[in-house]
Formats: sequence, C-alpha cells, structure tokens
Amino acid sequence: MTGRTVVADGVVPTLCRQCEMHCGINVHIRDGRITKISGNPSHAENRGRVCAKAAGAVDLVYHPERLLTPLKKQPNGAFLPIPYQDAIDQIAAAVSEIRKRRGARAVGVWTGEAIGFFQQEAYARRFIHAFGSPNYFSAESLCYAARHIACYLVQGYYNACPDFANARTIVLWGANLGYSHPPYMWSIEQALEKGARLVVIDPRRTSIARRAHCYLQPLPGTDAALAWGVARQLINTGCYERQFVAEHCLGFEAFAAYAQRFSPAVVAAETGLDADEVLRLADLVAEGRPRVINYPGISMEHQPNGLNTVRIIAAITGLCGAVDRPGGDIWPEPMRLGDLTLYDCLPLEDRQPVGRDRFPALYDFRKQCHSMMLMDAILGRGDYRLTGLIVTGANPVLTNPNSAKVKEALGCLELLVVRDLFLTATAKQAHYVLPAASFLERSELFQHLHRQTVSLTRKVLDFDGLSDEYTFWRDLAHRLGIADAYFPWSSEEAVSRWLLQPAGLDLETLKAYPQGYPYAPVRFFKYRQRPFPTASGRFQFTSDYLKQLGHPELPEYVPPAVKPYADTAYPLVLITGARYRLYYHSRFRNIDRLRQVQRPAVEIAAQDANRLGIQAGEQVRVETRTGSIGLAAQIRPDSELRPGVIQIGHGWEEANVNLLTDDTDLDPISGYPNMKTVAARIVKYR
Ligand SMILES: Nc1nc2c(c(=O)[nH]1)N[C@H]1C(S)=C(S)[C@@H](COP(=O)(O)OP(=O)(O)OC[C@H]3O[C@@H](n4cnc5c(=O)[nH]c(N)nc54)[C@H](O)[C@@H]3O)O[C@H]1N2
Ligand SMILES: Nc1nc2c(c(=O)[nH]1)N[C@H]1C(S)=C(S)[C@@H](COP(=O)(O)OP(=O)(O)OC[C@H]3O[C@@H](n4cnc5c(=O)[nH]c(N)nc54)[C@H](O)[C@@H]3O)O[C@H]1N2
Ligand code: SF4
Ligand SMILES: [Mo]
Repeated sequence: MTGRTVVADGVVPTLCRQCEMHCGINVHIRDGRITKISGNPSHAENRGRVCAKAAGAVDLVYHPERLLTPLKKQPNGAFLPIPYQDAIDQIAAAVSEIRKRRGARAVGVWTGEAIGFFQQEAYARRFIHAFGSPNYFSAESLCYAARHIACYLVQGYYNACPDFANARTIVLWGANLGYSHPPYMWSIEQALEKGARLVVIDPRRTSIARRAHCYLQPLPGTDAALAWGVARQLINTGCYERQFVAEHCLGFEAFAAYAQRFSPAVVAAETGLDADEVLRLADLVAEGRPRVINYPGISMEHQPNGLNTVRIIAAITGLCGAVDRPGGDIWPEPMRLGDLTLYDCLPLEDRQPVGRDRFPALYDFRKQCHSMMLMDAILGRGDYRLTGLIVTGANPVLTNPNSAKVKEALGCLELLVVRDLFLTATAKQAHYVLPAASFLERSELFQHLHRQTVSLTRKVLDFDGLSDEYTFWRDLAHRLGIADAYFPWSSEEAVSRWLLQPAGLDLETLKAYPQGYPYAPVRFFKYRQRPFPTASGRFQFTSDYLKQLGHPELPEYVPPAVKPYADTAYPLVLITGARYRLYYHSRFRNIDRLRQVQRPAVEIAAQDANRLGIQAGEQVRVETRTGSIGLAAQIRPDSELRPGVIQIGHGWEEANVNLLTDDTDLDPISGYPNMKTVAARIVKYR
C-alpha cells in the first residue's frame, strides 16, 4: 500500500472525523507515513484525550483492502478496474441518459454519516440540485433530524449544545455517551466531580448507567409517558420557572392540562417502573433547576412516536428554565458562511422530492428526501420511478431497515455508483465503485458550535487515483456542462476560501489556530433580547405547524404497540443498534485487532434464557415478521437487561440486524423507522 504524506515529517495538528465530535488530534508522521494519532492537549473539545476510534484511523487509511482504483461491474458480476476519467465519463453519460428518458428527478444522491453534515454533504446537495433533481437523501432519514425538527418546533433552534460540565442534574434518555460521544462523557465527569447528579434511563444497564446516581429501567418505547410524568410533577409542585413560562412560552395551559393524565401510578403502569422511581426522577430534575440537562439519545428518535418524545423532553428543559444558560442547553450562534446549497436560488420543491408528500417535516426543516420511501420509488411503487443513485459515505445495505428490500431495490437500479474506502455490502451492489478519500485526505471547515470556534482541517495524506468529494462532484459536473455555473472553484481550498468570505476570514488565519478560531464569544439568555426563532417567537409547548398537518398540537403520548410477552407469536421486544465502543456503525469490522474484541450476539436476560433453555454463547435464530438471522446468545443478569427485552447491535454483514427491522413501521411525523421496539422471538436450533 502506497500513499504519501503531503506535509513534512513531524506532528500535524488537525481534527478527528471518526465521529461528529471532531476532537483535536495530532497526527504523527515519520518517513512519509502516519505512525500514530494522539490527542491535541490545546484543543478544548478533548484536552489531549482521544478515544480508540481515532487510533483506528491509522489502520483504516493504510488497510490492505482499501480501494485505490475505480471498479466497474462486468456482465458476469465481477469487478474490473477502470481508469478514473473513463468512469466519470460513463457515469455522466448514464445520468444524462436517465434524465433524457425520465427527467432529472429519476436520479438521486445519498450521503452517509461518514462525510458529516456540513461541507462534504453540501457538495452532494449542490450537485443534485444543479443537475435538476430535488432527491437528496442521507442518514438523516433515521438519525438526528427527528430531534432537530422536534427542537425547532419547541424552541426554534436545535439544542445541540448541552453544557454538561456546568450542570447540576443530567438526565440521559436512552443514550450511552461514554461509547457514543466520549467528549460529552469527559464533560459529564467534570460535572460529577463538582457534585452533579446523573440519571440514566435505559432498559439495558450500560457503562454510563453504572455511574448513575439513579438508574431507571423502563419498558422500551415508554419514555414519553415518563417524561409527561416528570412534567406533571414539576408543574403540580410548582417546581418550574414561572417567569420564563409566563414571559416566553406558548401553550402552557394546554400542556399542563394534558400532563394531569400522567400521575405516578399511571406512569408506573405504563413504563414498568415503580411510582417512587418516577417521583425520584422528578425530584432530581427539580433540585437541579435551572442547571438541568435532559439529553435525548438516538433511542428516542427510533421509537414509533419518537419525534413527540423529544418534544416533551425539550419541554421539560423549558419548564426548568434550562434554556440558553450555563449548565443548560445553549442556543448556538453559527458563523455566517457562504451557502453551497441551492435551495434558495434553485428551489425544486415542485418536482416532488421523494417522501415529502408523506413526511413533509423532514423536507420542510431539513431539506431531506426520505430514504424510507426511496426503495418503493426505485421498485416502481412510488409516484414516479428513481433509477439512478450515487451513494457516498454510507452503507445502507447494512444500516437502513429491511435490508432485504434495500438490496433488492439497489439491485434494480439502472445506475448505482458507490464511493467508499472499502468494497462494502452496498458497494458490492454498484455498477461503479469509486475509491473515496478519508478525512485525512481532505481539508474542510468545521465549526464547534458550542464553543463558537471554526477550524480548517489539514490534508495529511494522498493516494494516487483517489478523488476527494469535491473533486468527484466537480468532475462529474464538468462532464455534464454545469461546472462553470456551479462548481467554478479549482480545488477544495478555493471552496473553503469562498465559504469564509462573508465572515471576513481567510485560510491563513485559520491555519494559525489548530485549536479553533473563536469567531464570536458565547453569549447566554439571548431570548431576553430577541424572540425565539419559532413561528410565534415563543418557546412552544404546542405546535401550529403540526396541527395544520393534521397531527395533535400537543406531543401526545402513544403507547408502544409491542410490550414484552403480549404477542404470543413474537413475545420479545427487540432493541437494535446499541452502540459498540470500538465500532462505528458498519465501520471497523475489517480491522482484525478490533474484530476479535466483539462478535455479533443477541443480548438476552437470564430469566428468558432459562425459560427458553438457552446457554451462554449458544447459536440461536432471532425472528421477526420481517426476517430472521442467526447469531450467538449473550446472557445478561435480569438487573442489567429488562426481562422480555433483547438487543442486537447493527453493522454486521454476517448477522445483519436490519434484516429484522421494518421500513413501514414509521413515526407519523418524522417517518423514522421503529428500531427500538420490534416484536421478536428466539428459536433454538436444536
Ligand atoms: N462508538 C460509536 N459511537 C457512535 C456511533 C457508533 O456507531 N459507534 N454512532 C454515532 C451515531 S450516528 C449516533 S446517532 C450516536 C447515538 O448515540 P446514543 O444516542 O448515545 O446511542 P447508544 O449509545 O446506542 O445508546 C442508546 C441507548 O438507548 C437504549 N434504548 C433502546 N431503546 C430504548 C428505549 O425505548 N428507551 C430508553 N430509555 N432507552 C432505550 C439502548 O439500550 C442504548 O443503551 O452515536 C454516535 N457515536
Ligand atoms: N438497526 C439499526 N440500524 C441503524 C441504527 C440503529 O440504531 N439500529 N442507527 C442508524 C444511524 S443513527 C445511523 S447515523 C446510520 C449510519 O449509517 P451509514 O451512514 O450507512 O454508516 P456506516 O455503516 O458507518 O457507513 C459509512 C460508510 O462510509 C465509508 N467511509 C468512511 N469514511 C469515508 C469518507 O471519508 N468518505 C466516504 N465517501 N466514505 C467513507 C465507510 O467505509 C462506510 O462504509 O445507521 C443507522 N442504522
Ligand atoms: S470521540 Fe473519538 S472518534 Fe470522535 S472525534 Fe473524538 S477521538 Fe475522534
Ligand atoms: Mo446516527
């Protein structure tokens, strides 16, 4: 494996992009090769620490299976190398042909978690609009957008900035931050040292739950009932910020009236907790006020009524007055940058973005088409057919629900292009596979919104034959005759300069600030000077937007359709996708040293294992109404996993849990798939 560093030997400070936290890292280079990645002690995000995934980047970029040449699928299904320029020519010809026959909207692009949510994804959005299609898809069809929308509806901005370090009470609603967001965990540790109280709500006792002062183990999918119970208790005991509610909120009376349905006894019956536990949680929230953080994990979004669950949790933040203040959720002020997307100057809403009819909120708030509707569009079951797709930084055959259908749909495309570092399960379905540059092979801007700093990452490494995202989209645009108008920049560096213009900043300044350039001081209580950026200018307990769409204006509770032992055919409740410490979705499984650590397994409570006669490590089949997979049983004590509940992590090609999940069981507002309360059963082989 070749690949040369494009900077001198020594230590290069940049940002890690093995997850969205973007810790400051130092890349160590000797003899033109990266030897190590360590934490940058002068970066405030991680103060010198890094997690194991950062070190894994060295294994990934130099991995022997790394794709280094474009591949084209032959009629017999085998892949053969093809020169990059030929591949781009042929892809351009294929999308032009589809546009001529079916219209531009028959082509879509899809970006995954791996390229992030800013500069890299903006290129893809820009390209597809310039091409004439509104069909931009991403991991946001099942990640984070539901909570973004919920928070926009309640407070007009996304509360991405929990100030954990200064909180007095921290409530984690189904999130395992030690694994999923290590820098958040490090901030929580600071708070704990100062005496903060930590509450973890999770049917499985996780590593972070072991450190909690209060650990609650509710039935999956019942968190909204618990949140309503907490809201009721705060209101009825007067433990809420009356002045904030009176001066800045809308819909409090209706909210308070609905909350009365959730007495501790009702909540206990619904969640499977004791009434005392409900009261203890409410007490801890009340005691911490106003320095309280209620953090919704991805499991809230993956519940069948997830968007509304996040709305109630956000409403508790309002009741606590924990809005835009130290120790609460800070209202971020992003820097003014150039906009690469074309939604303002080239709106294509009239071309029926896929999924918008059914789930308008995802398009209205996030300008995202819906990947849950995409497979039907490809299979000819939508309003029109989509036949060309370019996927970059995603592995939907393993990560989207109902994998069998995803694979079938991708197999029906006239053109599938996949850009990735490896020949993944999704790439294997493609007509063209293009080797992609990793985060160490590109340079881009990133804002740490909660610190209000902006950074420029460094390109450290280069491989012959590899294209970065910008070059790929520009080259394709060039072949299609739209580069002069839409991709005029000669390189990614030129794009970054253009992006910075409105802020009056240049790249040279940023290069001098590897720890991030502070573009503006963090300010608190901004709502005292200007209205909340909601439709009403107020913090909203109710939503007119949803009412107009035919939904209730309050985030009403809907009990989960699936409860343990209620369904005789499928008596267990399957949670999917709890994060592994060392893997990132489907990534890192090809690194031997990491692969040895963990194998695919179904977590099952001892009580259920005994009842079914299952031994630890035994191979079993897990079945749902969508599909079945075989894998080993991992038995956990009942105190660690609620009996009746089982859990399987995602990202394994050999035991793909998304063969079990359903792409039609969707949240009525966000359209997010139910990945946390799936009716399942376990069958023994013998
Ligand atoms: N190492 C690593 N880090 C990651 C990722 C990764 O794959 N690996 N993925 C990244 C991405 S894109 C995301 S979205 C984030 C997610 O980050 P988190 O939101 O922290 O997700 P998890 O770590 O899976 O924790 C979710 C927890 O919710 C619990 N849970 C499941 N169902 C329910 C329920 O109904 N109620 C409650 N209260 N709890 C429930 C699960 O048992 C699990 O422990 O992680 C990010 N960070
Ligand atoms: N059952 C179940 N399924 C889930 C979840 C769950 O909880 N349960 N969680 C869901 C969530 S929250 C998310 S965010 C999705 C994530 O789903 P995806 O976005 O599909 O995530 P990955 O599997 O990590 O796929 C990323 C791919 O990008 C490649 N890659 C890495 N770096 C780069 C790069 O710099 N450029 C390019 N072009 N490619 C790169 C990797 O090799 C990998 O194949 O999974 C979802 N799937
Ligand atoms: S938490 Fe780990 S993977 Fe994420 S940015 Fe920091 S070091 Fe990288
Ligand atoms: Mo995610």
